[in-house]
Amino acid sequence: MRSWSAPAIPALPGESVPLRLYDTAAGKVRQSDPGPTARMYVCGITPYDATHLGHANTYLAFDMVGRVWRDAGHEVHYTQNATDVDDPLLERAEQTGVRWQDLAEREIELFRTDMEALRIVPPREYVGVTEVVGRVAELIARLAAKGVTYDLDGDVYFSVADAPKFGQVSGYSEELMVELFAERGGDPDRPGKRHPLDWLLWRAERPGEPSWESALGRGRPGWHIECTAIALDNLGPGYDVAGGGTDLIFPHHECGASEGHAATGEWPFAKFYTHAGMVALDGEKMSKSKGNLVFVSKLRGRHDPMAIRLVLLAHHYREDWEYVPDQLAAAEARLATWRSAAGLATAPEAGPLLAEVRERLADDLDTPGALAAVDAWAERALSEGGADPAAAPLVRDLTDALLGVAL
Ligand code: 5CA
Ligand code: ZN
Repeated sequence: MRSWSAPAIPALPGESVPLRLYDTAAGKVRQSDPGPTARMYVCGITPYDATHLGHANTYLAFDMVGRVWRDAGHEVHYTQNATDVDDPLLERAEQTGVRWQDLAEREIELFRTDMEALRIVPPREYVGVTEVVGRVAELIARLAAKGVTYDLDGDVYFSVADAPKFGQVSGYSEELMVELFAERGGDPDRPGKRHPLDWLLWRAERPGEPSWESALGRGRPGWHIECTAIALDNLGPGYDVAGGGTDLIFPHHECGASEGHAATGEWPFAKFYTHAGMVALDGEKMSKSKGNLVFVSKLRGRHDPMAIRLVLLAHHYREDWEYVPDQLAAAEARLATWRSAAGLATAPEAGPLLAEVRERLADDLDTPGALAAVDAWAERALSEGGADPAAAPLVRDLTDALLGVAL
């Protein structure tokens, strides 16, 4: 599918700092070690409702990963999917009387516009699952040939007993796994399954549901396998970062990692499994199914998208936090201060600020620390002035390149 247009990224002088990032599988912050081309896959939206602040928070976190890598001189090969056929999308289309294809297309287009407004660098490949059903089916056939799948009334399941690394991404207990599996699209109680945690790879055609012809017969892919197939086809195994929100740790990334392992023999399938915290509203996780949503598209009708970006950057990406409108007012005030300071003809030297922002971001994307550093420079510039005519242009370049905030 078409991706969205890329913002310009100014080049910065001086030395970058290599990124240290939290890896959920390791349970700690580790040094990232990409080759000349850093490879990242981030799970995309299920397009049945507009982009909310929670989604934006997740895509922003990985936008920051890409920005720090680019600053360090890496090419960034970034791939993202869109789950453009899945149960919740079909249900919403049915309820609202629109074709599921039209619903998906409309929401994906709105998502692109939201991402552009927030200056999120687009993926190189933006792949709708409906575009690659044949490739997903081929991967399932490969897994079947390895003997890790079984058939249940025409549906195909991955047998968790044949997943020796299962549990190593999340580190969750079996009890918690079964609970989350049921909550997040799994079917632990389906009669005939060998193990409650066996997961669906291929769903045979059902009356009234979309389906595709494939080597497995007519049907459609299960959820987790789509991301494994798209990551494998575009990035190859052993890619640097698999990303999403913490609600994707289990079962989605756990199952995907075992699929990738079974298909390629490589472990880990991704070097880092990295997850952004959940954004809540009124005490509950923002979610399409609950409907407690703050849409990016609504906010940007009344507010500068750069202020929306600053609301998100004010929280560390791994934090769970609750949105309240005061945060937007605070971000607008911050943006106005930064713009005033960055408009000065002369200001305090900005080289040390660049070094500090780089250091903060390299430390597991400490965006609150980076924002505090820019605040301190801006306050000094506005209260004490300074003599350096190159300072304000450098600050505009560094907030743009490293934070994605155009002043
Ligand atoms: N299509 C699948 C991934 S393959 C999916 O989870 N789609 S989604 O639309 O439900 O979510 C898209 C991304 O936003 C996921 O990475 C998810 O973890 C993240 N996300 C969803 N809700 C929130 C929230 N309230 N706060 C932060 N991130 C969220
Ligand atoms: Zn995914």
